[in-house]
This record gives sequence, structure tokens and C-alpha cells, in this order.
Amino acid sequence: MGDSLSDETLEQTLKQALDQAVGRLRETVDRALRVPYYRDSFARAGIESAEDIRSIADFQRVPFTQKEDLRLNYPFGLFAEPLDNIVRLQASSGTTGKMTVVGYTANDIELWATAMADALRRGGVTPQDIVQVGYGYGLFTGGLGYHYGCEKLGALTIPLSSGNTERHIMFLRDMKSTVLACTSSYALHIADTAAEMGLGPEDFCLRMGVFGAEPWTEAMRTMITQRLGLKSALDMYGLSEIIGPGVAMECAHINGLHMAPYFYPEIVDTWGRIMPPGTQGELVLSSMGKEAFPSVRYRTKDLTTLSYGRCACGFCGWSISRIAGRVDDMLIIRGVNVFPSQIEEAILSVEGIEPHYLIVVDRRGALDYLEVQVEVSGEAVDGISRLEELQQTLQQRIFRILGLAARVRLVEPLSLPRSEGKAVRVRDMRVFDS
Ligand code: DLL
Repeated sequence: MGDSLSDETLEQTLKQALDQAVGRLRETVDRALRVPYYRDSFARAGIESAEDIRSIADFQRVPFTQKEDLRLNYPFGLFAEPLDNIVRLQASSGTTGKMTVVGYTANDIELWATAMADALRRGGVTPQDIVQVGYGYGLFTGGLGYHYGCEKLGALTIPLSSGNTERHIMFLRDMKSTVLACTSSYALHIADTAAEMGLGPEDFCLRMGVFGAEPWTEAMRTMITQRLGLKSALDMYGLSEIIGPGVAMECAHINGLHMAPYFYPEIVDTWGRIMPPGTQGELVLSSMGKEAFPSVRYRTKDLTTLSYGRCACGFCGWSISRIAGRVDDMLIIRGVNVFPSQIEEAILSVEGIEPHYLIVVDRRGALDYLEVQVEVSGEAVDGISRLEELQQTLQQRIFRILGLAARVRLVEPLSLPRSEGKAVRVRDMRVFDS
């Protein structure tokens, strides 16, 4: 991060921040100790009371929490408040297993709205803005998380939710929305559908997009910015197990995603060892100040790097880089580690190919087989030689990035499924022995 403080001052600021964090993490541990499951697991690590946490090093002895712990304690086993004090439940879809449920007290809802409002304000959203929320409202934290944050900020908030793309476009035009909040893949779908309806940026008043809930690349940022005529497209990160959106967000200077002061970040390697700043690893998050569902060293499975510093926007604290992917998104194909974002990078570097793609992995005999299905742009459909050229170019780019041969299958425009929420980019048909 750009840092206008001298190294010495920064070091002092970091030391103060860590001292403060220890006190607040001690409170989190104290709260977690109300929960029998945490009490048992902490005891096994030799932590009997919050008084055992006197330094960050002490805190690093606290056992990690994983998604599996939430599942084992489904639905309310990790709540640190009686249900009487819980005013809201949210849940994360159970695409990879049983649903996980999280709870909020009235204070937690307030903290969440404050984190969201602060993040959006830093990104440049103002009370004069009209924010069109295209995240699903319901158990998913996206819709309601944005809703409360935008209202707290004083912006006019339109709870359109996801789906009904034509209505989204009508609202963009008629309500003159200035900010669009949704997943990056849905933003692109809105832009494409608008173009099919003969509408473009000149018909809208959009100036900003706040996208997140799924990984997206810099090239995708450029493409969405152009297609929707935005001045800025910022990245918002969060997860339901921690609170929802609002954990970290880019500011207008695009200088990493600044972490809200209610969360303490660590980066670890596969074995849970703490990694030094700047090294890519798995983000581990703990909450500071949350009541109903204290998060204690939660392993997010998200890959990023961490830095501490001051930004030109005035923020001073921890920032993470864009999420590179998830530990469990990583495909191992013929021994090579592949992240879908690397394939997206290759796709977006070829003109004439659209960022609508599906990665299909299968096994033929003993060998893994990688196919990338990708849509060509309308203009590129004419001419077999042009199509062959596109196919070869993309194959070469993928090979250059991954060192792996992929079969590229060009498909008709609009033939791959569109997503209104998180895009599904991978179909892994291999059967693994467990
Ligand atoms: O996706 C919360 C959210 C809503 C964030 C709206 C941003 C905007 P979950 O459904 O629990 O919560 O999914 C959390 O989504 O662990 C990441 O893998 C991924 N994710 C979220 N934001 C980003 C992002 C919401 N900006 C999981 N970049 C997380 C990359 C993201 N991945």
C-alpha cells in the first residue's frame, strides 16, 4: 500500500494497532468461551480463560475454526447469545454440503451496517447516490448487507434483488441509478442484455459499480467499466461466516481492499503456519466486537496477501489484495495447480472472445483433460479462418499462463448459462477415490 508515513511511525502505529487488537481479541475469546464447543477445543489447546490471551502470540495458539465446525454445530450450536437476543438469521447456501447458519444481535446488525456504510463511503458512494442492489435478498447476506449499509449512509436504496434483468435495465434507465451493486458476472450480463435491447451507457446515469461475492480479474474490471460506462468499479469482499459483505473493500484509490476495524486478519499456509506480510496464503479472520456469532480464527479458504499501512484515502490499517481464488477452487490438472482466474485472464486477453466461459475437467484413461468452452463475440462468428485463429490464440495464451494444453471449444454467443448471482465456472467430472 502507498504509505505517506515514515517506516518508524508506521511501525509504531502497527504496534499500537496490535496492542489494541489483543484487548479486543481477548473479548472475542471470552465471548466464545460461553459456547461449549469452543470451550472444549480451547481447553485442548491449553486456553482455559480469556486471561490467557495477553499477546498476539497467545492468540495464535487459539485453534482455527473451519466451515466443518459450523456444520457440526448446525444450526445454533456456536451462538454465544440466547436466541431471545438474536434478531436475524442468515445462511450460506449449501452447495458443497450442509447449510451454515449465522445469527446477529441488534448490535451486530448495527455494526454490520456501519462497516458497510464506511466502506461504501470510502469508495465514493454519497447520500446523493441512488444505489441499485442486484444481490439476492434473503438468506444470502448480499442483498440485506448492502441494503442496511446504503440506508445508513443515506443513499437512496433500491432493493431490486437478483434476477429479472430487464427490470434492472428499466430501473437503471428510469430511476437514473448512479451505483450498481451485484456480482461482476451479473453486471456483465446486465450490460450485455442492455446492448441487446439497444441500450448503452449513454442511456444510463451509472457512475460506479461495487462488485464482489466472487473472484474477478482486473481485465474483467476494465471490461465492465467500459460496457456500463462507469467511472469506477470497486471490489467488495465478505463472507457470511464473518458477517457478510463489508469485511473489506477497495477505496477510490484502488489500493488493496481496506479491512473494517471489526476484523483481525492473518495469513496462513496449508498447515496453518503464519505467513509474513506480502506472502500469498489463506486468509484467517477473527471478529472484534461481534456478539451473537463470534468468529475465532476462521479459515476462509480465500487466497490473498496482507499488508498494513496508510492509504491516500485516509485509511490506516490492514488491507488485503484481490482474492486470487479459493483453496478449494484450485484444480489440479495433470499435477498443475490451476485457478479459474488464470483462465479468465487468458480469455480476456483475446479480442473477439467474450468472458462467458465454462471450464470442463474430465479424465480420459489415466489422463486429466481440460476443455475451456468460451463464447465468441457476434462479430467474430463470421469466417471459419477467423474462428480457427481465435481458438489457436486462446490455446496458446492458456498454455503460456498454465504450461498446460487445453482444448478450446468456441461456442455461439449467448449459449452458455448466465448467472444472476455467483457464476459457476467449473464442471469437474473426474471421480476421485475418497
Ligand atoms: O458472498 C458475501 C458478499 C456479498 C460479499 C456481496 C461481497 C458482496 P458468502 O455467500 O458466504 O458471502 O460467500 C463468501 O465468496 O469466502 C469468497 O470465496 C467469495 N467472495 C466474496 N467476496 C469476494 C470478492 C458473500 N470480492 C465467499 N472476491 C468468500 C472474490 C469473493 N471472492
